[in-house]
Amino acid sequence: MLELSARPSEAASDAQRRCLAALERKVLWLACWTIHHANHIRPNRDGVKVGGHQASCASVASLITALYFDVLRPGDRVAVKPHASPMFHAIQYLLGRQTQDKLERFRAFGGAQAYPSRTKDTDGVDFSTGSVGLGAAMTLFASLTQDLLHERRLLPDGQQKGRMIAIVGDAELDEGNVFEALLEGWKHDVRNVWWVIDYNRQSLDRVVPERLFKKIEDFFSAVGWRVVTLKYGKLLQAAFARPGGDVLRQWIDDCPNDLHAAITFKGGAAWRERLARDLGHLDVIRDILAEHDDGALARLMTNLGGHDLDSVREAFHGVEDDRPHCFIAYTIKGFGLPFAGHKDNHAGLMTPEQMVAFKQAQRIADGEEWARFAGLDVDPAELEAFLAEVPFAGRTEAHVSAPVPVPATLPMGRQVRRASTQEAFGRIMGELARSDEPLASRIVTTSPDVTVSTSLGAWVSRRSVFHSAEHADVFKAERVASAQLWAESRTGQHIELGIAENNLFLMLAALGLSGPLFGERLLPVGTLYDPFIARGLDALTYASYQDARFLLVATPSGITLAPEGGAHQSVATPLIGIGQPNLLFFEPAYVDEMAVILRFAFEYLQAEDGGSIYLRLSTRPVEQPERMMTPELAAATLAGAYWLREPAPGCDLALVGMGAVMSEVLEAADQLDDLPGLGVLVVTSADRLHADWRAAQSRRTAGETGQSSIERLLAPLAHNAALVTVLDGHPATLAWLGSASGRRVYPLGVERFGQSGDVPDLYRDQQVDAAAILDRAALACRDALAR
Ligand SMILES: Cc1ncc(C[n+]2csc(CCOP(=O)(O)OP(=O)(O)O)c2C)c(N)n1
Ligand SMILES: [Mg+2]
Repeated sequence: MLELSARPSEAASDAQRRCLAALERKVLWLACWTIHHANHIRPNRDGVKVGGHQASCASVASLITALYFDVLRPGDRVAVKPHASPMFHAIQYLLGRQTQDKLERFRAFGGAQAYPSRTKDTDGVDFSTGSVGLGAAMTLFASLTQDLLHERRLLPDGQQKGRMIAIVGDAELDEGNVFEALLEGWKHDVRNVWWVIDYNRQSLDRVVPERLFKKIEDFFSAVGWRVVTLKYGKLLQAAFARPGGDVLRQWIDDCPNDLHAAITFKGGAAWRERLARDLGHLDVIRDILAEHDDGALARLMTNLGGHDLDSVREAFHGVEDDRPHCFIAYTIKGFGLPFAGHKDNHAGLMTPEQMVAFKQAQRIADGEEWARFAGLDVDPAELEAFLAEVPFAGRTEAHVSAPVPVPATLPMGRQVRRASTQEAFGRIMGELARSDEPLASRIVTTSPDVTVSTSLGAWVSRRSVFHSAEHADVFKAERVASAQLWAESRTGQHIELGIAENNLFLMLAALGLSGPLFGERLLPVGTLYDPFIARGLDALTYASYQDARFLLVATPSGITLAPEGGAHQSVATPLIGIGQPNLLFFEPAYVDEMAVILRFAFEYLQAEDGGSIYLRLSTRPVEQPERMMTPELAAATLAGAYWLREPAPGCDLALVGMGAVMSEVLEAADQLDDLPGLGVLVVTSADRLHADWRAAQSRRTAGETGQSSIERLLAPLAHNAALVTVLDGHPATLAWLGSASGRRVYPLGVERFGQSGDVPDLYRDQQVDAAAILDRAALACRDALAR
């Protein structure tokens, strides 16, 4: 561990330092004013608190100023801790990349977002943040993505690798996903990652205990990171250097975090009283107290490393290699503001009176609140000239990566009479691995230790595992028979992760932003067991929120993987599929649907108005229909449903099935031979049907005509017909089909956790077998007669 003192950097010219110090003040002012304006000046129509985090902004002022105005190069990418969003926007405003209008509408519709957002903000957010811990981990996976592009020679020759930097709140390190990511980074020998920790020793609720961070420091070192601690600024360094001054250092080192915070809040007089009481018998302390008035004493005692621009810049510029770096910068939450150090300051806002005083201290006149250089003691022309030379200001790229062509059909490999959708997926990926399609060269697969069991083995055997160190498959070399040939190579196209679903989704997020971040498109395919989506759900949301584009293949799913038991059986994931924005959900039943959907997926991932895709698959071998995949059938499959057995016009009943239970649906249909013309509808995407239904209503609201696809599909049925719907998942997935068409629905599905058993037992137990379908069909008929 390095501990840096505050020697003024020789390289830093005085002029540079003057400008940076002025900008640091201005950034904090603008951030505080932005929040104040949103809460106290802009009219509030609904009485809901607007909020913002002035204290979280203040603690990061020196760190973020040093980064953006001095250290960052155009190719660097940054995740800014969520609560420093106003600081980020203020910096972009000073650099001419953010408008006053957006700042005035901070946290208002169309204005600067509460937390940095790639998709909603317009001033160049690299990584969205908000859910703590994820932004930090994201930088690590972005760096791996950059390495992969580099090794595959997809980046321009000679282009320097960017540094992936996170400005992290210290309490973010309580999130387990951070450590999952660090371990994975170590395995992959990750490089070019910096985490700058705003160590203000406060979380939302409280001042955090001091012992914890020692452990965290050790952890970073254990996984190969260089830890640089910035503890004291130059004023305190000078005091420690006085004869006998070491005692002051010892006193502060021993001072509990909560006591330091409390005295900081109380101010200079409290520092005087405390030091006099504890150390007043020592000459050096008596001298220090005598030389400093209360204000100066408070400045001295809060002069921590993370608030000392010189120390901070020296630490950042001192990095000479690509080893991952963790900077632990001691700071004070609310530094320079009236609630500095107060344990409840997280969401604290300056009162209007406090703001008046703050504004006066900044020498800002009324009406000059948004003026970029008002109240600074540096000539505006000099500041303009300085800003024009800031290295980060040279960032001009707005990446648009060329589309990857998708062939008209995907190769399906050997056809068999009985097959599962998972097998079909594996076979198509295996065929793609063999092909020389440009598409195949841009696919990158990844999986958290379930590559083989989700049928990606054939792909990996051909396309290799990505690793910065080449490693032959020892089992192959030793002639041990195995279907899995896993060489590790710098040009590999599969990223093998340890079992951590958070990491999977962050890896997909980073790979899926490869185009906008690095200018070269990748088509990421991630596989996992369907129930474990829930384990990484927040990271999946994080990825979707930033509109990263990836294909998520979740298999096996539902109770259909029967003997594996309830802990592996998903119930509610289809509802996630419908409910998750930017993620389109399909659950195919047959192999030929798979090929159509996969092909579509690779286009949808790349489309301007596209998104990511979630495929929920099964390992159950099912009888395949004998048919041609006509263009009409392909279109219907992609639209979300088609009639496997056309209904007779005016029919009173139809069976609707999705995914692995289609065999049961057909079995029930066969037994309903007293109902001639009974229709059997296959739903391939409840998500698409639902979205289209809502869109059709919106169109009709706007005065247009036209039905939704589900209304059109069901139109041949009698207007008072009944539908029995069934899936291996929550029945609500399809229950809404009734409302969409004004018909009664009898929804079957899984509502309880599963258990071990075979498919017939479990389907019986959860009432999704043919008998249950027949029972519901009978009920539907009785109900019809009773009406
Ligand atoms: C996953 C998640 N849980 C809870 C929150 C609510 N929250 C916002 S900030 C915060 C504490 C942050 O403390 P720290 O990271 O130290 O930030 P700082 O002190 O710099 O404000 C919490 C619990 C959140 N944003 N994300
Ligand atoms: Mg904190």
